[in-house]
Amino acid sequence: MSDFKPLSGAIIKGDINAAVAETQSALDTGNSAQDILDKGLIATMNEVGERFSKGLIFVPQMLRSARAMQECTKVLNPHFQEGDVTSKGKVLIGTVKGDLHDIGKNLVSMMMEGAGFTIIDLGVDVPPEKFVEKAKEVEPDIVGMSALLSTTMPAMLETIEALRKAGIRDKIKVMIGGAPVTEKYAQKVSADSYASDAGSAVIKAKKLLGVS
Ligand code: B1M
Repeated sequence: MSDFKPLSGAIIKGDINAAVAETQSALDTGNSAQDILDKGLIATMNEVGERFSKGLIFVPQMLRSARAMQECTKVLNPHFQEGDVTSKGKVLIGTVKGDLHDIGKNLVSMMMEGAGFTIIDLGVDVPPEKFVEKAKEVEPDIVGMSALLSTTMPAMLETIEALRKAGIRDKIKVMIGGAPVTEKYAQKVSADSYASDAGSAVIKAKKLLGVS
């Protein structure tokens, strides 16, 4: 088993080519995609966040690391596919208003798609009215929201309220997640579900819809 140091170093440097090559090499040497994701990619992004908090790196470096990580997840993506399955349900997902972080949301989307859900991704900085408009159009089973900033978490409540005002809140399940989000916060804003990571988002989505 690798220690993922070369992969981690490449992501920290923001060297996309080296990071992608290290991801492929980690797969080739027998590491599971899940281990590479958890112990390689996500652990490194946590370290990037800590370096940012300590003032050792700044937004441009953080962005370069994020780009490198996104490319690595594309290499892992095929390894999370569960094969040909009929859709388990439709998930409308986005990062809430004011928030540009999308790596976590993209991972959740990727794992859910791999597990057989149909994903409609609204991208980042999605205002409540956009969630409502698209939800009316595509009639999803689940609306998923991601927030990475404590300052953008209130947009989750705003969106849930907008869904309620539009008369569609009771027809859909709402799942929320993101680093500052907690189970307690999910209960406070009356979301139907909270997931701490992409793997549990899949398990909880299946539970919400009663599918296996
Ligand atoms: Co920003 N940023 N950032 N950032 N960034 C954080 C979040 C921060 C914690 C860094 C720090 O200070 N230590 C901090 C937030 C502090 C806070 O509010 N509590 C922060 C800050 C302050 C900022 C800016 C304000 C910096 C500035 O400009 N001065 C700025 C804000 C921009 C904005 O959004 N308006 C900013 C900008 C950026 C970049 C653009 C440079 C870049 C994002 C690039 C991108 O996403 N395309 C960036 C990055 C990369 C980070 C860190 C380092 C990494 C985030 C990440 O991708 N993690 C982050 C530090 C950290 O989180 N440790 C930080 C990896 C990802 C796989 O994890 O997103 O948590 P995560 O997703 C997980 C779970 O949370 C969960 O599953 C995922 C997979 O397991 N999950 C869900 C996520 N969504 C879910 C939805 C679900 C269910 C589960 O259901 C629907």
